[in-house]
Amino acid sequence: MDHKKGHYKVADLGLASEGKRLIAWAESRMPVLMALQEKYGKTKPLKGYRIAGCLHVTKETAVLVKTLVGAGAEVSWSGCNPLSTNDSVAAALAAAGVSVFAWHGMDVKAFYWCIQETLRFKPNLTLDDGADLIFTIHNKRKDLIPHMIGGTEETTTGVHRLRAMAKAGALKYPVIAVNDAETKWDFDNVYGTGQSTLDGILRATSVLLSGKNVVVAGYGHCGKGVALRAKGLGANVIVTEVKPTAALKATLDGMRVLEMDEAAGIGDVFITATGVKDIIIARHFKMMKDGAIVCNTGHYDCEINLTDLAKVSKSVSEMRPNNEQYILKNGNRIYVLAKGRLVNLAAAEGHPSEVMDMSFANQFMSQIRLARSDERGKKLENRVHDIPVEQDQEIAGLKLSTMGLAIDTLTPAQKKYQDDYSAGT
Ligand code: 9W4
Repeated sequence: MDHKKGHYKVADLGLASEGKRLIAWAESRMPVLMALQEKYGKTKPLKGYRIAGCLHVTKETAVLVKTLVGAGAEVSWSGCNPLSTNDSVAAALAAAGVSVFAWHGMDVKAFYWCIQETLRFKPNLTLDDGADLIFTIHNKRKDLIPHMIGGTEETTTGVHRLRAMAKAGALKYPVIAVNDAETKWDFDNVYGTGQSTLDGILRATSVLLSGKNVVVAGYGHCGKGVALRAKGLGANVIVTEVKPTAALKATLDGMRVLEMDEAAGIGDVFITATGVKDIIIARHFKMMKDGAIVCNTGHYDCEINLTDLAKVSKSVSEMRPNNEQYILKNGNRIYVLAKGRLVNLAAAEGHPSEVMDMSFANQFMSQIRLARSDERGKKLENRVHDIPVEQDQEIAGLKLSTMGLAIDTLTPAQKKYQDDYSAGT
């Protein structure tokens, strides 16, 4: 079957009007992307370029897709996780004439079928979250490689794998590491994860956090975001760490630092944000207070050892959506949220649109950079490229101005003073 415009497979096209409303809501919260849409909708720098995208089909992603299309690109899209597609959004995209292949709850076979479908129109640019498109092209569609201008990658894991691929000489087209932009990872991790994690906990429990002992395992960017927000809601925040500098930062930020063995008996709510397995295990569950709530916001779902919990429990039952009650053999009740998976995604809506605004502005600008490299006949080298420092500042500056905030500018004399090494102190 040849590719034709608007070829798609979604769950139910009837959901399109709901999807349109969701997208309109996101648009009203994504001023940077909207400003870029306005600007590049006139000049159409992506005209003649074909972009295959593989990224969570959410209301925010739809705003990115519309921005790419508005700038002249032809686009074909699939989701990058079988559980992350919003069926209404997928329907709205399909109804708007976008080639989209995504539905919620698809199996692994369908997942790869969708990716293959997006490659039918022979893209020359890719936009990835997890690098599945790039891997598929390198392994199954080598015929496309000679036409590829480049790709962009959204996540830490994707960038990590692509760097390994480049090191081995196996990366056959250039990729821009969107993840490494400061306006992406810092804001995603601290403010996005911080708020959405508490949002997930509140949706799944509706507990009062004020006055509670909230234990945050890990004080990396995500843990810090979560700890700050929990503190803001009036919780007594306890942090557990293995890294001395991180523990020291937590202490100086006003958090109480304890070992998990001690925190286990004190906490009312436990949130793991470490990226390491077995943070909460059998002996901790046994020490916990009756009614303790346990959840995870780290990337992998092995931070809370649920096999251990089942072993020390006599029964499990669902209390409310994303909230399971375990009754321990000692009679205590422990509540596990979202089965120990990422609570901010499973029980809430992930990062707020305002945060995705900057991540996706980086994606958009990086696609433009690739298209320009092609126009100028200066294709980037086949390796992983950083986001230029100026792009970060430009996006942060745009965000500030859309928030109505102005900042100072150094005068030439101040700049000279700053760079002057002869003046001494
Ligand atoms: N979503 C996701 C993944 C797994 C998952 C079983 C029912 C990541 C980033 C963005 O991974 C994402 N498992 C679920 S729901 C669910 C959702 N289950 C497990 O029980 C529920 C994902 C990026 N992003 C935002 O954060 C906000 N807008 C975005 O585009 C989206 C989704």
